[in-house]
Amino acid sequence: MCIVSTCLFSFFFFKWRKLYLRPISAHRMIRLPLACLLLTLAATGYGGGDGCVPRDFGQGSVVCECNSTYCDLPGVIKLPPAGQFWSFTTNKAGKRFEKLLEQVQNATTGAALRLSIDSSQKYQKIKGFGGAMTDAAAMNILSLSPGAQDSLLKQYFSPEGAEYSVVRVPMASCDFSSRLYTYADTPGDFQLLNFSLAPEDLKMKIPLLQRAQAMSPRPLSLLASAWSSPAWLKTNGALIGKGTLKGEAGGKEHETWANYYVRFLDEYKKHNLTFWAVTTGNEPTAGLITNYSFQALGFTAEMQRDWVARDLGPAIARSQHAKINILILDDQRALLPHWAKVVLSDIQASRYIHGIGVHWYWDPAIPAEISLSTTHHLFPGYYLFGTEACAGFSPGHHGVKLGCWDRAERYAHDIIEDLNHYVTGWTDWNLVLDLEGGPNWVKNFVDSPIIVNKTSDVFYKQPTFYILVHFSKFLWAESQRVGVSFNTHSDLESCAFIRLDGSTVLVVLNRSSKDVPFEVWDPSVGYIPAVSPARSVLTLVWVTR
Ligand SMILES: *[C@@H]1O[C@H](CO)[C@@H](O)[C@H](O)[C@H]1NC(C)=O
Ligand SMILES: *[C@@H]1O[C@H](CO)[C@@H](O)[C@H](O)[C@H]1NC(C)=O
Ligand SMILES: *[C@@H]1O[C@H](CO)[C@@H](O)[C@H](O)[C@H]1NC(C)=O
Ligand SMILES: *[C@@H]1O[C@H](CO)[C@@H](O)[C@H](O)[C@H]1NC(C)=O
Ligand SMILES: *[C@@H]1O[C@H](CO)[C@@H](O)[C@H](O)[C@H]1NC(C)=O
Ligand SMILES: *[C@@H]1O[C@H](CO)[C@@H](O)[C@H](O)[C@H]1NC(C)=O
Ligand SMILES: CC(=O)N[C@H]1CO[C@H](CO)[C@@H](O)[C@@H]1O
Repeated sequence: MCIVSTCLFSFFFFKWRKLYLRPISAHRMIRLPLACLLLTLAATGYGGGDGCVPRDFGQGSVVCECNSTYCDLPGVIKLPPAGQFWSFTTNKAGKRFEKLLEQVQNATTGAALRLSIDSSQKYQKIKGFGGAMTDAAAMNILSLSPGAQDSLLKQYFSPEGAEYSVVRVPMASCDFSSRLYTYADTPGDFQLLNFSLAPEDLKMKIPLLQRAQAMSPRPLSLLASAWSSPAWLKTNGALIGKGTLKGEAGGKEHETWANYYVRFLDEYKKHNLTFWAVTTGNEPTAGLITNYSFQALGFTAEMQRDWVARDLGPAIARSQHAKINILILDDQRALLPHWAKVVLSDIQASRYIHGIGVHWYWDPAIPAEISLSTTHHLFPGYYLFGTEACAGFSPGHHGVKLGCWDRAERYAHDIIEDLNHYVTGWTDWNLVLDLEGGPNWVKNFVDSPIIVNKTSDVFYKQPTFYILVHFSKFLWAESQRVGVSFNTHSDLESCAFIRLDGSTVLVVLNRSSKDVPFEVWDPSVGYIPAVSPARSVLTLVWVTR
């Protein structure tokens, strides 16, 4: 075991130097003891060369283990030279974002399967990808040593990492908190005189968001969602269970709840954190369910429409945050197009609204064509945006599965499906959870792309982490989806985008156990030879102009 870990270290240190310090000659490469390399590969079953320190927990694939001094990074990606393309592969067999530079061909490769890029077919533009800085995520990050915290934040936010551009920030507590609170728990405080951010904001989330922003190459797009209003504004007098705002739109409870949003934005702004968007509230339909087990505030579509028209819209418009985007729904996409029809058909409400937030939990229940595309075609002026998704939420399959490949495929499938149906971005749920899938005060444990083991000061990057990198690292804001067509039937799932810098990005998912050779035909560059390996996600990048 000792030999193996020494080998592992020398192997990965070597790879790290190769990727990040300077080019290494073939001569120096030979000096890496071959026996050691072979032993490492044999011991771990690891076939990649990207610097992942693999660990197999028997869930189908591996996690990459990181600590305060070592973590593999996706790296800074420079555009390929003209006539060449990058390919990046992550697969069940253990490749993690493995990178290759190859030649574009002038003539067909003869592959039976051809994907043609049609850049004259233009669709939606991307906003971004990211995850949520919940109380649980913040607690988990801060449970690590300072070095490991930095290493973890770099994974998501630095130019060498996933380059996340969106962070969802819960307004006060949700199930992924260790206690129940809002920012205005003094009963009858309609003037919000006692409004104050919580220690969770001031000591954990805000400092972490500032560190994330400082390492991010671009301004982060922060998105705020509230789970429940203060209990004293609600019909049930509690943060959990079935309850709505007391009174009606335009009344003092509704107005106070809108002013609470403005106060939240004011307070975060004092810490240099300005928001791109707010949602009208997390999962409004949860608060319509009897005995709902955690924080929720019920709205029907009609109630949400009237609250936006009479309270939230006007309060934001008169505030210093008038430019902020307002996203409705923030709930299951299966509620579309009904929810959008009710809210956006209203001339008073619709003028304050910019987009529609969707969650993934019931995605298999309703075809994307019906929920997403229909909504887009009915209301093309309002963008669709994924505000929450996570693995490990189904009854019987709750919590963390270290190295689970099926969950990685589900992420890739859902992201591609959303993107092919007008969705402009995808926000993962908790950025980081612990080994149990929490903390969560109601024990609603789920999975996350990064799991910390605080006893050993390490964190594990799940396959889902790399899946997100395949999208987030390339699909920057304003990238525009273009057409892709197949010359023959194929079950490969794919989507293509043209970025502002003139490069084309194609992502391909193969959920079968066969390698699938194919070629890409892009009339502006030529033929790109490729193989979609069994159980893999592949991202191809080339420069079009
Ligand atoms: C971190 O991980 C690397 C690679 O596995 C290992 O060589 C190193 O000893 C670890 N550092 C600590 C502080 O555990
Ligand atoms: C393709 O054609 C161009 C121009 O004719 C030539 O410069 C290039 O080398 C060719 N590339 C390959 C891979 O054959
Ligand atoms: C509310 O704030 C006022 C001062 O603004 C303070 O005197 C009072 O104690 C606070 N009440 C509670 C319950 O925190
Ligand atoms: C906010 O940013 C400005 C300029 O970047 C800086 O001078 C100021 O100290 C920051 N304030 C806080 C509270 O971080
Ligand atoms: C809700 O909870 C109450 C109190 O625990 C219980 O009496 C009631 O049966 C529950 N209702 C439903 C629909 O589960
Ligand atoms: C977490 O770390 C502890 C202490 O090193 C170790 O005993 C335990 O096996 C680790 N758990 C996992 C799931 O890796
Ligand atoms: C489901 C899926 O995407 N798997 C496919 C991988 O590629 C081959 C060839 O297109 C298909 O046969 C699989 O079904």
